[in-house]
Amino acid sequence: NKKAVIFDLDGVICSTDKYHYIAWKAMADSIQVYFDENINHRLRGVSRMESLEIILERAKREFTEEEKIQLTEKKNQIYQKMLNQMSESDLSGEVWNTLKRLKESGILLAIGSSSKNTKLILERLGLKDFFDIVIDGNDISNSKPDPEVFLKAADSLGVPVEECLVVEDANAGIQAAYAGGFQTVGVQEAAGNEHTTFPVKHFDEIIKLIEA
Ligand code: B16
Ligand code: MG
Repeated sequence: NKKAVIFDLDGVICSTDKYHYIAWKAMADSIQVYFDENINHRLRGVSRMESLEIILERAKREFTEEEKIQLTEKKNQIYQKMLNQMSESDLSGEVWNTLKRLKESGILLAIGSSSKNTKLILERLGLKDFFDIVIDGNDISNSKPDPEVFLKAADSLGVPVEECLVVEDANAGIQAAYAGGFQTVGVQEAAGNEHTTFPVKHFDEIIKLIEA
């Protein structure tokens, strides 16, 4: 009896998480700060500036606010170059079929992402006008694990929290949804989170959960 599904973007709808890693790695290398895939896990779902702070935990010196802004801008430029190479072929058949099927069943669909690049990514994937509501990093003051992004999405949809399902790949995202009182579907690392309501291996399992 769910009326709406709120999807995270990076790592759920598309695999932009690998581009985030490449871009942060290039930024970290440029200031000789150690960075690897394990540290990258901690950046999933959290904002750009908070991600930088996590990377700078290993820096040998302090960085000024101005330098930090420059570093995030540099990372974002590298990241956007990769986003601009994306096309509709980067949307997997499984994701597209699931989204279509849910929409045909009359389920309201939203995006709840920490990313300020959400609009660009949706455009590249051919999903610009697909979702009923898109709430992203530009609309919120507290990023995941704060529940703000999902609460705003539910509110804009006009659907009570209990009738929404949140789909997440990141622990920070599951924490956010849990704090907001949402039931969740967890893919990838979020499938192992203790607060995930429905851990799944395959994205299209969402259809069965909704139609059950
Ligand atoms: P941007 P999501 C999040 O998106 C990413 O998981 C996270 O790694 C990133 O730092 C954050 O967006 C901000 O992204 O630099 O594009 O504004 O998973 O909430 O869709
Ligand atoms: Mg994510």
